[in-house]
Amino acid sequence: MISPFKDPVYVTRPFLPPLEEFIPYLQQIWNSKQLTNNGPFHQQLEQALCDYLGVKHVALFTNGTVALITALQTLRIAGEVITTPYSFVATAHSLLWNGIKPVFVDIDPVTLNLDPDRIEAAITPQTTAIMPVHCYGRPCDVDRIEKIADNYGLKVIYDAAHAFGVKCHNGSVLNNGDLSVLSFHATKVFNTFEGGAIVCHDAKAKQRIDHLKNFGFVDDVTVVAPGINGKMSEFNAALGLLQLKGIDAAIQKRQAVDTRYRKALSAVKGVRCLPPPGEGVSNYAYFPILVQPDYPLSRDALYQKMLDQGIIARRYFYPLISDFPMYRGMPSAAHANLPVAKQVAEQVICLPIHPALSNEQVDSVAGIIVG
Ligand code: T4K
Repeated sequence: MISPFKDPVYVTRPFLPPLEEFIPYLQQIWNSKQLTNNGPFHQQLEQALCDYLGVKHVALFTNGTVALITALQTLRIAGEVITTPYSFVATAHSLLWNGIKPVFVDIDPVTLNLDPDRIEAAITPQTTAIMPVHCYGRPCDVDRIEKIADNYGLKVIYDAAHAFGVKCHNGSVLNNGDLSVLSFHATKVFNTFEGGAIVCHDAKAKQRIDHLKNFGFVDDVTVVAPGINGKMSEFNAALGLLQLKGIDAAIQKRQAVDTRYRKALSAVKGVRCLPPPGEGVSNYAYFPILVQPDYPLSRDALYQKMLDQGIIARRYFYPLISDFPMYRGMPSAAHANLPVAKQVAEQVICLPIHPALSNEQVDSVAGIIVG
């Protein structure tokens, strides 16, 4: 079939400020010749993000994956870490990069986040931490996870790559756990082209993170840890400052898309939308649907039908992380251990959602699903 649109409709498109507004920032960088290493824009963005997100400390990074790897180093995590198989592969990869064994635990069928009822059974004497993901920016059950972590003396590092600006019953979702990690990748609600951050709650942790992301340097002759180069450049930090000015409007536009999809799809038999965000503040990062057996087409047939009409949706998160070759031999990766995640991964399609999506495009995507 011929697409009704000249250009493909992508699952996401980056939100960008007018180019001319970025030029003065570039001019400043050219004038100062400070390109990286904790320059003025880097410092300003860290403070601006603390204010916007309502958190105590933000340490900027070159991307979310290096931030995850560094977060694990910050807390000296080793042994086994409990995590979800239903995420982007970087979550578990950050564990392998630290020589840590991921232990996969199934997800909750409603929230699609790590199921707190199943965490305790996976704890062994080697377990040192839990790494849950606020999948699609929907908050985990942070209270129950905290209780389990406290009972067993475990650390909690949230992969909050999707959760920029999200608030739950107790304020910013990023204030839960020991550390939270954000991604500012091009495909995220808030982007700096590439980028990421660790959110932490005290100055001592912030200092250790700052050392670790700068090779372990404290001053020009003192190295206190085998650090990495995880620093964000002045270019990305300057862009972030400008992006922050438009973030509320961008999230509002996402919300309008979310509302329009919900209305259009509410009566479609065999298609399940996740419940609308409850209390708190959502960022409308993704719009997943679950294509169930009573829908006339299989998930993959619907996905292909969309592709044929120029709608580039994505099956986030299929395959499960635990099905990739470096994980599938692990006992916790067995399908019998992860029945909910397995089923959801086979049913999910993330529909296009971004601030520039027109009503016509949303209606066209929904129209294909309605049939
Ligand atoms: N933890 C979680 C839970 C994550 O979801 C991620 C990243 C991370 C950790 C790691 O954070 P980073 O190290 O990335 O900061 C994308 C992203 O590459 C990845 O950042 C993201 N999660 C994941 C969920 O999605 P792909 O392979 O689907 O991206 P790609 O290039 O196919 O882009 C999707 C669509 O977006 C394209 O069809 C068109 C559009 N697009 C993409 C890019 C890169 C643009 O319009 N412009 C662009 O520049 O992984």
